[in-house]
Amino acid sequence: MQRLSRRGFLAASASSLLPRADCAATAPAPYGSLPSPRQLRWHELELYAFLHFSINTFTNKEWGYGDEDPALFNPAAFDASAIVAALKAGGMKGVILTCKHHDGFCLWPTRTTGHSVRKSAWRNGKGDVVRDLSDAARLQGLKFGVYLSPWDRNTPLYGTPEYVAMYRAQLRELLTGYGPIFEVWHDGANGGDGYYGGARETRLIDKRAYYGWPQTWELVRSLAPEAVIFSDVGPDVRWVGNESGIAGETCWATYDPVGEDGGMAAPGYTRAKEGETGHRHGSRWMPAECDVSIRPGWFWHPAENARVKTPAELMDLYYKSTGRGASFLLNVPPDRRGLLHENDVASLCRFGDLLRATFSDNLAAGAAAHTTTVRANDPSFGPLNLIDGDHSTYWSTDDSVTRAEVSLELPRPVTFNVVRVREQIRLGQRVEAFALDRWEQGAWKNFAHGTSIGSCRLIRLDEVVTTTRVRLKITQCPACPAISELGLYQQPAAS
Ligand code: FUL
Ligand code: CA
Repeated sequence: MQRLSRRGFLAASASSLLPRADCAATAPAPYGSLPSPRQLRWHELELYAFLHFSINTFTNKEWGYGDEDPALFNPAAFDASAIVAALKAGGMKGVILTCKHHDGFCLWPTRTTGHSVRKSAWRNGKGDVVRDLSDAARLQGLKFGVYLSPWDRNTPLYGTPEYVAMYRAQLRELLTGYGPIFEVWHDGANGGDGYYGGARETRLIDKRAYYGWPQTWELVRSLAPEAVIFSDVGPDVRWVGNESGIAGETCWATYDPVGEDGGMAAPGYTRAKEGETGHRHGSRWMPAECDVSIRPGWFWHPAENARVKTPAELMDLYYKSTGRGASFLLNVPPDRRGLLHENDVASLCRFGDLLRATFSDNLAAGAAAHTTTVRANDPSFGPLNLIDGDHSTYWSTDDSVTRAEVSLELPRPVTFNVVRVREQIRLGQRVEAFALDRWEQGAWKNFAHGTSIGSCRLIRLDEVVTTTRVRLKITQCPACPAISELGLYQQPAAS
């Protein structure tokens, strides 16, 4: 067994993905489909918020028909800073606003339709929810994203080519007028009955052809190159396939969406269940996003004030979304005042406290690391990279070594109930199976195993474990592993 000291590692800590001039070892070749730079940035977020806020907030509906009087929108105490502050306390790194939901009411003073805040009673028609929220988010260090419903039940144009032009014009306004946008969210729910300017009829569209998605995505790329595009079919981030906030226990970041009939897929036309696991050898990097509401509905309803998810339930969802390599998109709907309800805020804050209490301290820090193998015996690929808090450094082996183990020898007995493992995803998703052992009464004892790792794998234990050594075994991997973190954490009890 080889032992590498911390000092030795620090002396050679300039590990990089590129070959170093003074060092013989080159980085492993990437495996399979790879993330783009914008996807890599998105992976760092892991947890962000959804705000469903619209005319529905005032009519007590989930889906407005499109004939609602815009004057009804009047959140007299709307306070974007207070909303964003509560989200930040909940650990959110960004926020995505429903700028227009299916009812067609626009939360910004768009030039594309009269059906907007301009005609509302709020601030005498001079307000702009998108402006206030995007400003507040930026000021408080959260990223801002836009949801723009492709389905519009208000406009008489829906179903014609003119509507597609209108949708793109709305995107243009949102992507050019409100600063950097981190994510553009295209809903898969589209087509059906609606007001449509008074026609009050059913309008079905061909989900694969009507919207001209490739051209729309090109527009988004040209206006907001930094933004990831979300939909049932990506292209950057995929829907996980359910609205319960849960990714598959095995969840691959790679995916090739398939249409309901087995042919071409489109937003609203996929075999949704496949989004939960992705495809092991998918030809595209298209990680999952898990959307779920803190309440039963997406919009605020007075009858649901007592049905807000508890901090313990939110933690559970975090382990089942972020902890499976996906992102956690938590909806917290503002109420009629234009604020988050007290119950939601209380739950969010406690959730944020739990996250901070759990993950601010890697209990493995300061450990010694032992391994059977290090790539070219080069410390810049050594096992101390697992506990340096840096996602870019990683432990790796020679190309021919695809089963390997590493153990951490802790300076003192450590008590934990959460393990976090991360792969260096710039090199693709490599590991297919792993196991975790602890040292107990002079022998290794297995306490967990799993399949996919990817950007983040959290293993939550039913009981706390106290030990002086932990071992990670990579048991199945088609290429040499590249593991960037092995962390031990203790989550306090949640209620
Ligand atoms: C669905 C919509 O129909 C819901 O109203 C909500 O916006 C959810 C996030 O997506 O498809
Ligand atoms: Ca590292």
